[in-house]
Amino acid sequence: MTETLRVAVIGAGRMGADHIQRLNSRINGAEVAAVVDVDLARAQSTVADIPGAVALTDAEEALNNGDVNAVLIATPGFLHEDILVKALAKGFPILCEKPLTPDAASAWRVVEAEQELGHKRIQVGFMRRYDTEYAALGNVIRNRELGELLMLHHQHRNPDTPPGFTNEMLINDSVVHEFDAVRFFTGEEITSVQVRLGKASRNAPAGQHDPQHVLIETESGVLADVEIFVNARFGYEVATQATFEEGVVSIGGDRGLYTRTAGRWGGQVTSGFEERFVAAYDVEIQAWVDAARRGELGGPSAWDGYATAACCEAGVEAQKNGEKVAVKLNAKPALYN
Ligand code: ISE
Repeated sequence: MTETLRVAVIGAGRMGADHIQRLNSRINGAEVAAVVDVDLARAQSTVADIPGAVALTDAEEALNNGDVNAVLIATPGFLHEDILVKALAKGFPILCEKPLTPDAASAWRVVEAEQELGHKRIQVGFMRRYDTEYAALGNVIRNRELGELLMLHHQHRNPDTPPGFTNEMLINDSVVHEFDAVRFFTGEEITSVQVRLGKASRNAPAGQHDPQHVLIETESGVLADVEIFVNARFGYEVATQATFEEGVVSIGGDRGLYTRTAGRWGGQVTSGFEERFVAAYDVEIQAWVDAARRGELGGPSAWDGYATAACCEAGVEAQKNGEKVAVKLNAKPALYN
């Protein structure tokens, strides 16, 4: 094992603050060295209890700080490309929250920049791959324990959305996880995406049609459907049912205590993704740190970020025209094989 990772966290919003806390309290072999946010007061408040960490407003200043040797990017997606390219130039290990970038062309530029470097430095924050049930289902599929996988049925429900969450973000910010999950489960690329807009909830803010039904097809013809419902009110739920030749496997159901009292039975629904995927995020970040300290890079790659960006682009077009839209991908560079 080499030196401790001294991480610059870029973006101290909801996800950034969660990762800062995680790095500071639960992850071994890494420390927060700098926090960057356009809102200096917000950056300062997140480093208040972290000795030796500086609060800044400029990502480049953080990258040039001699005390920094790794980067975790948690800004909105449209800011990722610039920071990624600069962090790659430094040769730092990078954990970039999803999406890699908001569109396929910019994601491809990042892939090209990494290729020029000649080795992988970017891990994309698709944390579901680190969830124990996702990993277990992945093994059932790869080992063909129940024969061939035929279909996947996904439910992705959020209690509500922050202001400014556009109709496109149902695809780019939320269904991007299912694009990655389908690719992870099947080991195949996605060939087409179709989106159907049915009856809308009156709880959806202006400009959002919610829920939506997304139909995904892979190279071998596996069909995956997604109910994306981002104003579901009751809580946060992410679940998948996989249909095989010889059986059905469900993951992501309710967890925790099942209680009967006062004439009622039940448990608690998780309130948000930080809570639902806390263990997955911990494992994901620890795996990134451990690999980086060995001089390696594992997990979802820039190629996965690019391929899912291409799926999102097809998904947003499909939202508009209701057609089955083909996913266009460049040839996969050898670096990612
Ligand atoms: C959010 O950005 C996430 O990544 C969550 O995992 C997802 O459930 C949510 O829909 C997104 O907005």
